[in-house]
Amino acid sequence: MARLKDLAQQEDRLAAGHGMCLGCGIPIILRIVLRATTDPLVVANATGCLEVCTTIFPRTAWKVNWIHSAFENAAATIAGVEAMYKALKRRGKIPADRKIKFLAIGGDGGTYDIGLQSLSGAMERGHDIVYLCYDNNAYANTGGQRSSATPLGASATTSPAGRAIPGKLQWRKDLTRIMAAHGLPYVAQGSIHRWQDLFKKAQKAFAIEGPAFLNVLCPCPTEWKYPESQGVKLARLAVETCAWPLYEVEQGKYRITYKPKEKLPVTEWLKPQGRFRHLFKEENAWMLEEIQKRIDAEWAELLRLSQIE
Ligand SMILES: Cc1ncc(C[n+]2csc(CCOP(=O)(O)OP(=O)(O)O)c2C)c(N)n1
Repeated sequence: MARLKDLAQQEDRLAAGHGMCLGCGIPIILRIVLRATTDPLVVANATGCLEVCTTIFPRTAWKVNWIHSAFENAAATIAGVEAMYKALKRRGKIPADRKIKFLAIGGDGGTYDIGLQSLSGAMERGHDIVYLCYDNNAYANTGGQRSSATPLGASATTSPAGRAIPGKLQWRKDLTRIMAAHGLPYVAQGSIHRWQDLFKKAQKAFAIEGPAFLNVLCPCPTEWKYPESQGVKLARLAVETCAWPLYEVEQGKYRITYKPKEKLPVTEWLKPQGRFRHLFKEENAWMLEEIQKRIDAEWAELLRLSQIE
């Protein structure tokens, strides 16, 4: 088991001094995931908060080879680099025993929506890459527009809660299951508050030969509208309410990696977030019911897939 003391000795591959918001989940995710391999690393980063905040000209917070990719094709970019690495190895230009790892990173807008085609293609072609999605449930960098990862009922700038609508009207896309349906060697869902679980998943993703996909819930104080100190607690509540279950799919086999002792009502996760405030008005009670029902059904389905009664 990884020990925090040992990991703390490892050099940060993303330096301090980036410009991310106070309380943002992204640097926490990266501190955990980037420690999961000590091999040389090439990163392709889709446009979004992470890219914007870590590479403000003329500085960079990255201590690894890093490529800024367009919003829609980080997966294709890293797939191309990995293909070149293999070709150079075949020609003997890179020594056969030299290992390099390839990682693409995108937000939910760049992953669930705009980069989905390139992601699906790169994964289907079987490149030896890891794709990491930090899912903050919104297009955060450009002002908090809704994405297909935004939960039902959340107020976003393009689904504002008011007289016309009670927030976003659609259920979130389940991208982790979509990636699992690609039949990848490794797919997992993680959270910042269970760092050992996330670290282990990232280790597996880097170690496995072939494509791996990691989806990590990323609290965002700016768009979720909560006090900055509450991010890790909100990540925990998302998992304890089963709004964001922790599981992995290894060679097609589902496994829940954390089962709440007592599944909490989803309102525990929703209530502290300003983007769901309107749901607690009497006229929107039906929406809370609908959210709870659907979460219960999805959790039951996950238990079935993992063969847990
Ligand atoms: C094709 C294209 N459309 C729109 C944009 C503008 N744009 C840049 S970043 C961004 C939002 C990114 O959202 P997400 O991927 O969720 O990452 P986050 O900002 O939340 O980190 C948008 C819309 C762009 N750069 N390229």
